[in-house]
Amino acid sequence: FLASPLTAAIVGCPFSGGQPRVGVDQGPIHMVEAGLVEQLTELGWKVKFDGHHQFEEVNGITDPPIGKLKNPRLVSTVTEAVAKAVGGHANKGELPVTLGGDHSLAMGTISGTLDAHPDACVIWIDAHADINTAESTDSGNIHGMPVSFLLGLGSPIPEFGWVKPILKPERLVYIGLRDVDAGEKRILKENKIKAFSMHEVDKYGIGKVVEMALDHVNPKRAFPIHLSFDVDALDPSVAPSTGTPVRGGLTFREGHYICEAIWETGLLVALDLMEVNPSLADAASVKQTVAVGCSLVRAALGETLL
Ligand code: 6HN
Ligand code: MN
Ligand code: MN
Ligand code: MN
Repeated sequence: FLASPLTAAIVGCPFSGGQPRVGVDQGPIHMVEAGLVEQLTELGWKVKFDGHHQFEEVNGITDPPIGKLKNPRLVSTVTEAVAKAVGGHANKGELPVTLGGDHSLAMGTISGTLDAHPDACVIWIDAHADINTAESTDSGNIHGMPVSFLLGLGSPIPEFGWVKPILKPERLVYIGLRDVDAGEKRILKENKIKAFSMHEVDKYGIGKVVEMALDHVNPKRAFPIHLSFDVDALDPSVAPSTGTPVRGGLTFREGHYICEAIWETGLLVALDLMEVNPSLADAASVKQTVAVGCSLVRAALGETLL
């Protein structure tokens, strides 16, 4: 699915409007400053990066809540721009690497991927399911909702009219869940969406879990893969600088194993690395989280130890 020479397009998204904590917009800036572009070049990729998105589209927007949804027009406008950027790269056979920023951005990244690769499946690595609807959300934070928009669940919101419900429930699988809201559990059941929580990771081991996840979502290993990685899937001891940490997460190796195993399929067409927030926790924790973010991206783009 990728053109040669292998080209990664870094889509830096300094955006925090899908959740209330400032600082997550600095995540992509820190990852690029830590040398991600050079690191991927070193791995043999041609890397395109022409600066972080400025999202001028949102200038002047007034954005009162719609129902419980916070910053709806802001999120919709930004994610639409991201969809165009990611779709543009994907349609050229480049591999978009979107750096967040909060996870509402995935509404855009996955829309862009599916525009170029309509039969792509989504592997969502997260402590959370991010599948609340406008009705089920308690927080009103849209980073807890992108998946429901992509699936077309919940009542349509005119302000999000650009989002096509093009993701099918059987093309989606989760790994790492451990903080799923009651309403989300109902939605997962009703739509028969496969999820491997930390319980399954403990029970079967990460190798088996990734294999089962791929068997579910990509049984013939024929569909392109979009990997959306929320850094809070990792244990807070591994990735402390993130807005909604939940204890009992993936180890450093489990997180990297997932990325390596997806790369090994040869089917990866898009990657998100989300929710790195360099304003949370002390300087050493920030440095560690940013470094882990970069190293997950390298693992997903084929870095091998030997
Ligand atoms: N994330 N389920 C909670 C909510 O507010 O809907 C948490 C969402 C977290 C989202 O980490 O990307
Ligand atoms: Mn999360
Ligand atoms: Mn919760
Ligand atoms: Mn998330």
